[in-house]
Amino acid sequence: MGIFDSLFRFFGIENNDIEDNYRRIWAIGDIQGCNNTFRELLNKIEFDATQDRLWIAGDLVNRGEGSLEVLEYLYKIKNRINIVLGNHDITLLAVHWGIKKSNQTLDPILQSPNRNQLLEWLRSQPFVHYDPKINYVMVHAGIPPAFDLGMALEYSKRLQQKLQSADAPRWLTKKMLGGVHTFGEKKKNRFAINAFTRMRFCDQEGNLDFDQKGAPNPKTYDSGFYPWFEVKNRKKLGAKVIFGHWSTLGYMENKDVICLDTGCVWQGKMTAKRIDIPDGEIVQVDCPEGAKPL
Ligand SMILES: [Mn+2]
Repeated sequence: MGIFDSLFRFFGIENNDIEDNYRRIWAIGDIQGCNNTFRELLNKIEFDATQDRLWIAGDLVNRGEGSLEVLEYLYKIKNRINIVLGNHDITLLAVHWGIKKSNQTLDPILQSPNRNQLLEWLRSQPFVHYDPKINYVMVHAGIPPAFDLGMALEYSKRLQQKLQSADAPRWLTKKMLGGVHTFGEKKKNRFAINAFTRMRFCDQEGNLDFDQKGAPNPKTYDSGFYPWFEVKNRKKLGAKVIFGHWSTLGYMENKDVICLDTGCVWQGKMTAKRIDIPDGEIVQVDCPEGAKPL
């Protein structure tokens, strides 16, 4: 048993009923309730829920009109998927607990007879998922430069336990109050939830910046902000990161990271990448059902 296997076991947080076998593993980025596009993409990759596995990088719901249908389908195949929570999934939990106001696309979930079953499942999901066999790690926004893989999995586990505790609604209210930009002595959990679900740019010390949403450009670099994965002293993870959240970045791959958010909810594309083999194919479909770009 290798060191990553031991680590994985030590931090093991998966639902025990997730089946480990697979024919192929596909990773998909943000769905945001674009159910028709999601199902079209699954057809195009000939996804077979009896044999294949699916990784989804969070933001399952919100803005797209099929948010309830997406959750219902994912729940149905929950033994074949690994998901991580994104900021919109946290928003849904906040709405469920009465912390935030609902909206048109989340209302059907709240009104569904399956509401509790679906949201109990959602709140049990991790923020970081790692599979040592294929050596990919998945997170919605990113892994902050100050974290190595063990820390990322440890904080994911801490946050997951918080979300599942009876105290979760109160805890989430407090967490929703604002971002913690720096990993320091205090408010470590709040820093971690912000980094895992909302991060894009960091300064060279690894402090988070929540103001800029565009793609990196000469101006962002000049002002000292870098995509989190380009921060020079970023801790080595020893695994390639799959993330979403950054639709203005679009599909992007280098030796360390793959960004899978191709802006489906902004009438962009939805992207699947095969990850169980080296250089797995990339498959995309257009998403006409999304909202018009802002
Ligand atoms: Mn997001």
